[in-house]
Amino acid sequence: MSVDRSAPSAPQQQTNEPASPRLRVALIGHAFMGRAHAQAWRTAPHFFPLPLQPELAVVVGRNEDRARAAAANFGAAEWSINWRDVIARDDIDLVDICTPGDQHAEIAIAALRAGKHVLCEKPLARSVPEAREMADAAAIAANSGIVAMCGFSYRRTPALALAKRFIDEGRLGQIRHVRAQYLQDWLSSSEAPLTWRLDKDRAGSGALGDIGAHSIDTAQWLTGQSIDAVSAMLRTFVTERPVLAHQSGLGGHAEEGAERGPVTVDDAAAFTASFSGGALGVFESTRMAPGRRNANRIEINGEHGSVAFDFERMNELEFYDGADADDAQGFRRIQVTEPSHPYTGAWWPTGHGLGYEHVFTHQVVDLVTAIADGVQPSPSFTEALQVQQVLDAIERSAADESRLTHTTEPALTGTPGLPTPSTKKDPS
Ligand code: SOE
Repeated sequence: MSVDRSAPSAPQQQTNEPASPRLRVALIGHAFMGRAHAQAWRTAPHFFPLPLQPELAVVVGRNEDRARAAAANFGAAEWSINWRDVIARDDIDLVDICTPGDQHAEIAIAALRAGKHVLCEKPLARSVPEAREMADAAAIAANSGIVAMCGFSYRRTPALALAKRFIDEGRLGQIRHVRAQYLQDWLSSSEAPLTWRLDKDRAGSGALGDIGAHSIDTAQWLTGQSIDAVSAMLRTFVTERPVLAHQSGLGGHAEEGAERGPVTVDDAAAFTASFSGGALGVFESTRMAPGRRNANRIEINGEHGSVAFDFERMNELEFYDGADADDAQGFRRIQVTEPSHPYTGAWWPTGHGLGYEHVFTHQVVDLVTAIADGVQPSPSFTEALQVQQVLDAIERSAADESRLTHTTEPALTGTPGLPTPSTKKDPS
């Protein structure tokens, strides 16, 4: 079979005129995640044929000068320092929450009550009660056709979506092992300053919620199994850090000789997990692994085969297929840039890889498509609440000398009031 690998396969927009109804977006928060989301809202309609035309209408921040500058940078017509005013507007359809975790619940619940669709960064909340309130508000809003999604963006990495396809097709057979590590190094130095991600009141937890939550979501989504019980250890290696003078990127700068303040979250988490379908999981999350910049890795072993992925090589998926001839067995490295692979056909000729920002663009594509189709996108707030329950069980286990600890409630999928994502098409 010959495949045209020379050109993108998705139809391209021919004009700048909106071809379909608009979806006006208010972006709340404009730092690292806000920039990633803004880029995605701008780019998605230029590469994917969308049923609604997203328009980044307003950027909201806490400081006038910075909000104005961000709006100008992102190409948004307006800026504001008052999210409540923005949510009250009739001409805003969707609220995209990219603030630190301590504002997620208040903004999301207000937006849902005002009849706006919501995209909220991960982890959904700082605690299970907060996440439950958000999921309840989403369930009520769903009765009026409003959707809410949590930004576990790595699901939209083409190589991971391909791994999901292989697992769903049964090519690995019964899943037995999940081995997930998320390793970063930006907190390795004990002189790295105190940012909001190190403050329990603002972030909820440390490496656990910031990056471990991604691993939990990815593992459950890939396997289709939920985590029932965990045994965990948490560790804070650097208990005091210099007070932040100026934030930039994930970290920032402290003045020479700055006073030190307490780190109130974990630096690292390690846990084993038992999955509902019988799989055994081993997880590790840290922001203190020198040299590992963003090594979001997962390996899954089934009865007949395995997949392995590392975000530092995000365009590749390793696949071992036990059905291969004896003399050809071994892991193969699939370059996930073919037109037949999830999402990639809309981008570049084969072999011309994608980057971090593309997963956010795919997130927008899936969200906008779900809104137009009237289905609840995944991960819903209910699914994100279940991830929060796993995070909570990990913290309880660690506080109790790693005792095997059950997640509090059975896993739920979907949100009442709307069809579930099982009706959603494969994102190829
Ligand atoms: C920081 O560790 C961080 O930015 C996370 O918050 C993101 O979710 C992840 O994508 C990259 O790392």
